[in-house]
Amino acid sequence: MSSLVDVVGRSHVLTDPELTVSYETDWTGRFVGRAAAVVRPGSTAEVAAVMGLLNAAGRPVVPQGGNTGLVGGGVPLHGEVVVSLRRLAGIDDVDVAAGQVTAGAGATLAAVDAAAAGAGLAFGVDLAARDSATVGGMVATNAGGLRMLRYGGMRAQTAGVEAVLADGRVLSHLGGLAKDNTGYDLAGLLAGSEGTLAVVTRLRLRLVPRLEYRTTGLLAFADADAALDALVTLRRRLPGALEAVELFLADGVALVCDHLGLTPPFGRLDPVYLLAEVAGAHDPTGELAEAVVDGIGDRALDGAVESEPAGRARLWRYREAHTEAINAAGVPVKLDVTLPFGELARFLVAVCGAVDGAAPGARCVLFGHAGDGNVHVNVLGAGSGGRAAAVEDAVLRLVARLGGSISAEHGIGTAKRPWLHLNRSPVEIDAFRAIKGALDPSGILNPHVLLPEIDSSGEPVG
Ligand code: 2HG
Ligand code: ZN
Repeated sequence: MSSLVDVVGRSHVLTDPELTVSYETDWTGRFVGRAAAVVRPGSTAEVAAVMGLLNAAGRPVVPQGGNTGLVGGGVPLHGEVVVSLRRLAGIDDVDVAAGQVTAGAGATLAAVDAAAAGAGLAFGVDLAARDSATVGGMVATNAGGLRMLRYGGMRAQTAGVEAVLADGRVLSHLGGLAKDNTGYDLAGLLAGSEGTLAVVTRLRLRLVPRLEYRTTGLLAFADADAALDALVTLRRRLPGALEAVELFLADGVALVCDHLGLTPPFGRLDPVYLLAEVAGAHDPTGELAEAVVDGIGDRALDGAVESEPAGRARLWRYREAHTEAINAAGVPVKLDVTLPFGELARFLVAVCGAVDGAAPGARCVLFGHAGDGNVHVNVLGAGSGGRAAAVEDAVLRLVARLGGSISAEHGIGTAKRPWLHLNRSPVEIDAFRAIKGALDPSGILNPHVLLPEIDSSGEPVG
């Protein structure tokens, strides 16, 4: 480690377990490892030097941002060296003419959005972990979040990237030109690569207009069919204004209310809730109210509309506090899946039966970004080992049978590697391995993530 100290300074090579522990456990507490060391470079040049040394020594590396990932992709489960990018948090002046900003990988989502706000702009992706999640990690996992419906995910926001290859060479394409057909889209390739191809160090990010008016509506329904019908109506009637349509159920609201000491919306627990947000340069409240009253009417059991920040935050709290309320109740098995819209209602009804079949008595909490067909399946009381794996297997096979994706926005990480084949053909996985081999020939970058494990003869394990 002495040469790493020469590069980043003694205080940025951590080996004391008391100092490394927060880098070794994921946010849920489900994935816990032990790092050979945690290295915290402070510049791209330092990342390059660190990678050069680790590559020469053949030391496996886990790149890490804000450590808010949920699939075990950013923690050292096999004694890897963690390279933390958090010190690369600088943000350049916003380029107002281009509507873009260049930011270090370690800048938090909240910091990038605040910088954009200073120029009257906004960042298009938003998610509950905004104060800790870093834009580098968000690109590496191609995070989606709450406004995916309107602006797309992180890949869509990424106009350019700077990254350090496994051997320490720096790849940089940060110009952010609107039109640039000069070969492979490396920024697009690194988005969603989960630290397996290169270490992202800086990003050229697209910004969107900061919309002055924002209104949130919460609707309650008797069942998933009625709620999903309403979702179609909202999408059809509010094409220019709709930013988010989130779904959650009575069980999740009960957990949130217990955890935060809140009263449920409308004073009781209803089976299904939709939370919709609209935003515009003009007040969209009337448009939302009209879509609800004329388009949805008494298919909803109840509804509330809020335009003031405090009222909107009160409604969002029921949705955004799901993750922390679930964590407070135990260590969950987390699955994050997308269904074709036509299968969403069927999935919402069938999935908890599948969970119960695999782990009788486990508690199934469903919520997510209904506007994207994305459901977060959280299972409490599934334990670990075989029982947890049986739950994962049952849910992911159900998803695949219905034509969905086993990872909507959290990535494959270590958690879902054994099931990648449900969505990706042998030819696709071979192409993935060829790309990995070209960019990281010694295989040191996050070697236990994304690609299915293979044995010494090259056959998939399991
Ligand atoms: C969200 O949508 C995040 O809040 C976390 O993607 C989902 O906790 C989860 O399962
Ligand atoms: Zn989500």
